[in-house]
Amino acid sequence: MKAEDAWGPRWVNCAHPLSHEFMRVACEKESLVVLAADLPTVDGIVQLIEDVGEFVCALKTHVDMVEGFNMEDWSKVVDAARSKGMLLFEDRKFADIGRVAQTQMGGLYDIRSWADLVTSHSISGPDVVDGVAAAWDEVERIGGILLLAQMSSSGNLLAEGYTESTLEIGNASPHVLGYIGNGSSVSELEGLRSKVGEGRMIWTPGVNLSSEEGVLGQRYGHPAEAVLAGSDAIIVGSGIHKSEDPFSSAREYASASWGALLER
Ligand code: S5P
Repeated sequence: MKAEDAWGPRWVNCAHPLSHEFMRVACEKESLVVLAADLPTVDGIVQLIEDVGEFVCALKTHVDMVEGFNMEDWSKVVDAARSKGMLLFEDRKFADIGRVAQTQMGGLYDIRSWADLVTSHSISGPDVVDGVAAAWDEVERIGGILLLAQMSSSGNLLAEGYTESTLEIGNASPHVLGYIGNGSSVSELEGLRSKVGEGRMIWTPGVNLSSEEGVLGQRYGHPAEAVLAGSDAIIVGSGIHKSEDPFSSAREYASASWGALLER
């Protein structure tokens, strides 16, 4: 299916080139799945990519979760993800002043050299976005930022006014590809979508096909409902990597999310 037909106004109105890259991959794989590969070893992540990569559009990592990290090993993850046609998305949740975020994009993990996308909080103000973007400039790479406008964890402090201020920061920057929204709440997501409009993406964690309460305050909603409420990508961790059959689970998340996009 042609991307503009599947995505409609989102394809036309999103300006960031990586949003189009994501939408194109989604159409190729018929899936809106972003895999949260929350595993502690490179071998485990590479195996997971091999197992479910055909259903996954972007690989979301927490690079500081990996035991005994070194860049040489990490390149196996990067190569595996690229060979399966995935975007690389480091969920770093930057939250410091601009200058520090810029340096944190380098350092041990050298996120700027391999990540296409990163998350950032907006708590420190707009300069964090410029700091992250400056780091990609240094290595002459294009990257996109997803700002946390909502969270899925219960009791989080991202109240409505905070969400609105976050959108002001994001809408003012060409580097902000979109927002993290709360996939566990249809009403919160619908509210977020109406404020965001068509020009930015909303990606949602807090989705699971089984509605059991997640551990440690994580909340879950149904992936199809999240997409119908305005989510453009479902971020799935446990639902896939904790499954007894990750391949079949990933396929189910892909078809639930893709079906909902076409319905939308
Ligand atoms: O509000 C949020 C934002 C994020 S990025 N809630 C989240 O759960 N996340 C991330 O999504 C979290 O860091 C984890 O990697 C993933 C959800 O994992 P799951 O196992 O609950 O599906």
